[in-house]
Amino acid sequence: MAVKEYLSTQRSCTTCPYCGVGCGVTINKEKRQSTSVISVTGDKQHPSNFGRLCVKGSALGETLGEHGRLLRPHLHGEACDWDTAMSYVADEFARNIHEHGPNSVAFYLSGQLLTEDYYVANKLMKGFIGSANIDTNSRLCMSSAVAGYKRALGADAVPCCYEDLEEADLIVLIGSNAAWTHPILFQRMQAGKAKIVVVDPRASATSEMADLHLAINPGSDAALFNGLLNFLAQHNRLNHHYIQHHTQGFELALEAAQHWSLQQTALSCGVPAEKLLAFFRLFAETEKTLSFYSQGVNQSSSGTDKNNTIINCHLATGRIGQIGAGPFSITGQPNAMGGREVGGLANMLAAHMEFKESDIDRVRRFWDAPNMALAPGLKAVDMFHAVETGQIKAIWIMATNPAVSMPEAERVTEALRKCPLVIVSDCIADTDTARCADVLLPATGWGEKNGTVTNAERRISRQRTFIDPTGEARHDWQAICDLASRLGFREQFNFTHPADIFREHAQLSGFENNGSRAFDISLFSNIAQNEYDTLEPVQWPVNRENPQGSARLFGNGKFFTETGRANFIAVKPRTPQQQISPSYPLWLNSGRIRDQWHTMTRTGRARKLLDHSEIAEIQINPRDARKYGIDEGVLVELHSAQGKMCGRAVLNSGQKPGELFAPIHWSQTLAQESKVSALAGAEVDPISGQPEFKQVPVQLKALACKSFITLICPEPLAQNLWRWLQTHMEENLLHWYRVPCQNGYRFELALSAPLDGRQLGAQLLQKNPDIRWQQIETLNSQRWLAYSEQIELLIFSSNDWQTLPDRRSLERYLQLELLENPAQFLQAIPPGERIVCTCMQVSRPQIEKAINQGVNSIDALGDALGCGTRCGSCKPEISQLLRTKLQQNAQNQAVAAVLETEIVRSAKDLREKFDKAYSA
Ligand SMILES: Nc1nc2c(c(=O)[nH]1)N[C@H]1C(S)=C(S)[C@@H](COP(=O)(O)OP(=O)(O)OC[C@H]3O[C@@H](n4cnc5c(=O)[nH]c(N)nc54)[C@H](O)[C@@H]3O)O[C@H]1N2
Ligand SMILES: Nc1nc2c(c(=O)[nH]1)N[C@H]1C(S)=C(S)[C@@H](COP(=O)(O)OP(=O)(O)OC[C@H]3O[C@@H](n4cnc5c(=O)[nH]c(N)nc54)[C@H](O)[C@@H]3O)O[C@H]1N2
Ligand code: SF4
Ligand SMILES: [Mo]
Repeated sequence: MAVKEYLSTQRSCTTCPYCGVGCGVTINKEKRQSTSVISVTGDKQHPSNFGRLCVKGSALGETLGEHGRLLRPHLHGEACDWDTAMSYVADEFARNIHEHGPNSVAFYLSGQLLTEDYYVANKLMKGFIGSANIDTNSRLCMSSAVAGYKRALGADAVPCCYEDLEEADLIVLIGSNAAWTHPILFQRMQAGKAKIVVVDPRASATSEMADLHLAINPGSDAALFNGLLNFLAQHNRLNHHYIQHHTQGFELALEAAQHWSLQQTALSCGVPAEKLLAFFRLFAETEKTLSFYSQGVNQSSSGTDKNNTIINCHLATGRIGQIGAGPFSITGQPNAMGGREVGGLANMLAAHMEFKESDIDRVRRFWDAPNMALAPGLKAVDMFHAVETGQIKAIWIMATNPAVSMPEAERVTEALRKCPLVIVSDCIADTDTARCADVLLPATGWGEKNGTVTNAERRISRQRTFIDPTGEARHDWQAICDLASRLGFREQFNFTHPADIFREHAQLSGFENNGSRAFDISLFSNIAQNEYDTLEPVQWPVNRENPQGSARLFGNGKFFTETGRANFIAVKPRTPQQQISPSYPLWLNSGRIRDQWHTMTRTGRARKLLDHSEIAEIQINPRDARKYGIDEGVLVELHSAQGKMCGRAVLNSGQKPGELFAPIHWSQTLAQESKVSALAGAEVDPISGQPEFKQVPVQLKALACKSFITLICPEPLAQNLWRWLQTHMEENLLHWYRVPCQNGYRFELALSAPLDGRQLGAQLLQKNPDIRWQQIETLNSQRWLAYSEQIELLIFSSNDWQTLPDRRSLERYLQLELLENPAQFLQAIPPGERIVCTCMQVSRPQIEKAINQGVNSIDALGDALGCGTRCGSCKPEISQLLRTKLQQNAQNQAVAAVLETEIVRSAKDLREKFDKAYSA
């Protein structure tokens, strides 16, 4: 890895490329022997994280390096140079536009691009190609939040900031598992003084640490917040002055909410009326209330309405734009907000402008654009349907993996396979989407890129270069400008540095703005390159009136609607579009796990991030498990009307009966049929176009596995194994997954009939004549070692996967020298242990043992074992273990009764309650 000179001695500051928290990261370069090693730490000065990083951010250093990277452009599977690839792309784009019109081509982009990449792509498509067929994975993520804000506030502008998390007295997390998905913000909430209420159908790491958890029925959020609005009105808790002077449409919204009595709401949400009342009272009484909401609200066919029912309650109480109060939609991706600023979605123009005549004209004049798009383009789901029908003939996919993440993922994959021209820009060589590409373009990755991102609180931060590009990788904005230039628009895309693009973006934000558009960073209209390079994190708007940026918006009660008043929206709650039925009797919910990022192309490279969970785990209530004959740990299969997915059953009483949860992270490159989005349907919100990922009706059954095989092999042999897997898919192979480890891979196979592991090994190694074998039989399993000068293959086979040894520790053997007696490799292997604390490598049995020995708080466990002392992401799980163990250990019924009725805030609090109950 070539490290830039300026880093040779010191540190550099950049931004984490994962979630929307946007943590500042300090890069440290150390010389170890002759090589330089990069380590990352939290940037103490960055106002998002003040030095903290979560487990994913902490492991960023391990995701760097050449391994697995896409190093060169490819055309129809053959490596080629950039010129060859780009002239093919340009010719085909030009031909299609000429023969079939501009709407025959499309860009599908991502909230993980930098603002500068995004800006030029949007400019090229909407101003020069003349189509608005440019959409992004933010459609799957933020589009209902955007639509909700625009309807209510007249602008896509987040009113709140992170400081509010510390200032609030009540935080309501709705459809957010922030403890895992925005970990540093969750830590900031916990450091604050607010009571925490979680609204989520299932128990999560977040609800574990909450004061109150409302486990509502799937998709019933709009009923809940209509009920709240009605309660506020009935109990005289409205801010009449605010409603009268700063809003409109209140009467209709209230009329729609009046049907939602406490009893009716409790019934619809499936929550006891007392619990609901407790929440309503808290909300009514607490002035500094912050609502913090995410995908449990957005990913719904009525997501925009749900957003508005939440915003309604804030408008009705005047709690918006105030310190510690407001409706805070939290962005998921590092630059989802930047994408919104440049108009990266098909239904908006650049710099918060719309497809209305005056805006189109303004942007046309500013860009000097010859072919302005005059109408919105296709939103993601429609875009891929147009690829399927052949209406779109060329699509450029950049920094997203739609073959995994789109609803009806298999249908999307098929559509891409059939599409005449699919261009994929990625930094990783093998992804599900890259497998469908005609042209593959290597993109620079984190550490190589240079530009800006905007986090969830509107804060613009710099991502800075600290290593040279890998292979022939180029910046995404360069690839787009190259296409623009080849299409004849060299002059308007003649950017030589991201600062040039940022400057133009800033100019457009201020162009004929005069306070009419929320997004305004006109203070940077003439920013010099060195000022750009040293730009400090700042929250927009940043203009002459707000030169230091703006923490909060709308504090003055003025909004960006035509009248300047905020809109109440009358909402009639709708249930999910697909409903459970005798064929598909269970609700499938999906989302994120703690240690992985999306389709794992990057986090999957840091081995330790797979310790927490290495296979897609399906969370099932024990009652459902009994009903469907499923034991803990068995492989199961889910079917929906759209598709199929496999995973391992985890029995979890925090999951309500009738509801399952599956992670979104696994793809075909890592595991067979483990893509949860293959199950999701194409039902979308009518306003935002966001798909209904969170409520999918499915059926569940166990896979009839008769035999299990683990194979651990160095990299070259893994290729043979791949080939074997491809040809045996159809036979008795029920499921496989692989774990990338140091120097090789571990494969886990499940089969419908016993398979002789030794025979499989011999087949794989047949080209290697010098192989010697060692074998051990135990009661339930066979173990083989194939070796020559080194270990070539380790095989473990059993008819009961629980008896397989700890495979994680076995991976280390690939790095060891051969022993005098190689059979020793096969003996005395401890059983598998789940790692709870990834940073400090502390396992669940270790923690349980310590609890049994009397260690009784998260802090004390940290002192004893180190768990939870680094990034802190595992604390909710430690708390849960503590609670379960302490509950198990409790003899006293009275104590159990206290636990039933009282809210437990933390393990310490729990202990205190225990002590009180015991002494009573
Ligand atoms: N570790 C990790 N963190 C991430 C990411 C990642 O991949 N990994 N991705 C980032 C991205 S892009 C995003 S968008 C965010 C997403 O962040 P979150 O929205 O917090 O994450 P999810 O796990 O998708 O879903 C949140 C919760 O919604 C709940 N939910 C499901 N249905 C309903 C419902 O009907 N009502 C309510 N109230 N809740 C419901 C789920 O049970 C789940 O616990 O995370 C970001 N952070
Ligand atoms: N069932 C279900 N499906 C979901 C969700 C859900 O909750 N449930 N959530 C949805 C949401 S909120 C989201 S955000 C999506 C996320 O889904 P995707 O966006 O499809 O997932 P990623 O793995 O983040 O894909 C990013 C790709 O870009 C590559 N990449 C990274 N950096 C760069 C770069 O700088 N340039 C280029 N050119 N490539 C780069 C990565 O290697 C990776 O292949 O999934 C959605 N799908
Ligand atoms: S919370 Fe974690 S993933 Fe999100 S930006 Fe911070 S370090 Fe990165
Ligand atoms: Mo997202």
